[in-house]
Amino acid sequence: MVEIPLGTKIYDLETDEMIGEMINHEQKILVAKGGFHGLGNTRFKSSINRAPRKTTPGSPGEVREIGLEMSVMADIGLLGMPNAGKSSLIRQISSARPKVADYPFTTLHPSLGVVSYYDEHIVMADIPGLIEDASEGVGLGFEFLKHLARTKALLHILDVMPADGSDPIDNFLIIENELAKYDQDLANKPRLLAINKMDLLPADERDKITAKIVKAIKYKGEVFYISALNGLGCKDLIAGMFKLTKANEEA
Ligand SMILES: Nc1nc2c(ncn2[C@@H]2O[C@H](COP(=O)(O)OP(=O)(O)OP(=O)(O)O)[C@@H](O)[C@H]2O)c(=O)[nH]1
Ligand SMILES: [Mg+2]
Repeated sequence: MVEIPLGTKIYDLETDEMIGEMINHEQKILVAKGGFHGLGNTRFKSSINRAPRKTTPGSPGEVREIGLEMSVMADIGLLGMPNAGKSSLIRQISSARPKVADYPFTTLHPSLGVVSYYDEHIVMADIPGLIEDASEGVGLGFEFLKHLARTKALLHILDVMPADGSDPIDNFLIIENELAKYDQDLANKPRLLAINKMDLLPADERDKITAKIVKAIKYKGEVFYISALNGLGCKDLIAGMFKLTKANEEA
């Protein structure tokens, strides 16, 4: 028996067929049948032969080469450019403590955070930032996009004032485009948009700047205006995330 983490898919390496997927705690999946045990001499004992010499050998077990692929199991997956503030948001709204720094590709591995709202919890996945052509393997993104496959919804974090001087409108479209190129099912997942780093904008310009962005990207869903640094708007965002994941559960 081999213990594997939740979220692991098991493949037959020869046929590429999926054998099973570990989605429940303590689930058991049979990947290769053991052989039949041999019979020892006591099995052949009888009234006329009290010390039989006969035994039968066991048969060999099935041999199979398998591949294991793990993807994180989360309700909501974070999407966004490097430095957008994904890990900062997880730190702000959950007790997880992923590393945050002012350079791109701080996050190198997916990690999870549990977000609570009244008595309920949802799990959020932080993945490394995506860049243009991530779906073709540029940057770190590609390997991690698959981790979003099992999420119920995606939360796109958009930096309103990127330190590299890039345009938030372009950045939004690049990420959405990479997602669609990578996997249409992923691109069709329910989406939330959080425009982050609102604290960097002068209060009297916030509405004007964000309205321009939302209009240019033709975003139809609900938009949250947040600061992952000081918590601004994060309560509303949490409520929005619960509303979305619950609505999907009931559907
Ligand atoms: N002013 C301000 N800075 C922020 C905010 N959110 C994040 N930052 C800063 O932006 C930088 C990047 O934040 P991270 O949380 O590491 O960004 P990330 O999206 O996880 O980045 P990668 O893991 O590299 O993809 C850090 O210097 C943060 O302190 C915010 O709301 N306001
Ligand atoms: Mg990060």
